[in-house]
Amino acid sequence: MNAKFPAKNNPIKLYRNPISGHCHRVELMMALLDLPYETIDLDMANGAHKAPEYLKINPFGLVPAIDDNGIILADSNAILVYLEKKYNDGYNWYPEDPVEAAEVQRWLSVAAGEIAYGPCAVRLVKVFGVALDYDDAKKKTEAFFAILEPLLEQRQYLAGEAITLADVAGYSYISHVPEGGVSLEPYPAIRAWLARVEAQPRFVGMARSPLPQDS
Ligand SMILES: N[C@@H](CCC(=O)N[C@@H](CS)C(=O)NCC(=O)O)C(=O)O
Repeated sequence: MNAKFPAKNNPIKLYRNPISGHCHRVELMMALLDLPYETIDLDMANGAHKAPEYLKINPFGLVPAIDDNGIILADSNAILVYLEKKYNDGYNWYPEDPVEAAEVQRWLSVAAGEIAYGPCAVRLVKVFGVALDYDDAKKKTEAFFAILEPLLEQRQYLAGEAITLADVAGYSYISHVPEGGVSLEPYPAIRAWLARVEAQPRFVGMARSPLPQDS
């Protein structure tokens, strides 16, 4: 095991909601890197993420955040970069090559953009009852999948032929999009990519939420 890894009795703390895709992408990265971690589920229905103790951890009042033995970080994609830089297991999750690194970064931006406004947003409406424009989010999801499907017919992973941080950032909300009322049935290349991510050693999934009745 990598000598820099936190000791098993000093695991990285992940502050999360167990059915948040933003939180799941962090957990997935820690699992893939075989890091010791513990999850701390915030009672978000009762505002635990806006309580003064948590705002000291993330002043934005959002999950996820981590506490890695005193190093406190928030924002899922920032945490992915930190974990990879600090605990790289010898595999190139975030390549050094400028073009390859830019391609991965592009997908981290897509995770915070197209994925947040599409697959994440439909699920926010259907699973969490958030008052967003569902039809708009569904249109954005389908427009995004219309780009993603042919791309994944051409390559194995989002940023090329090898798994990277791009796939870790993209996986959670896309795999759970049926919970937002969007079927993955018409997208065989996307489903094959999800299966490739799920086949990784130490892959860990996110708890499934019920499918909406009207989808
Ligand atoms: N840019 C942030 C977004 C995180 C985010 O939106 N978290 C949601 C849960 S999925 C949250 O904490 N929502 C609570 C709120 O909006 O008050 C990240 O990538 O970590």
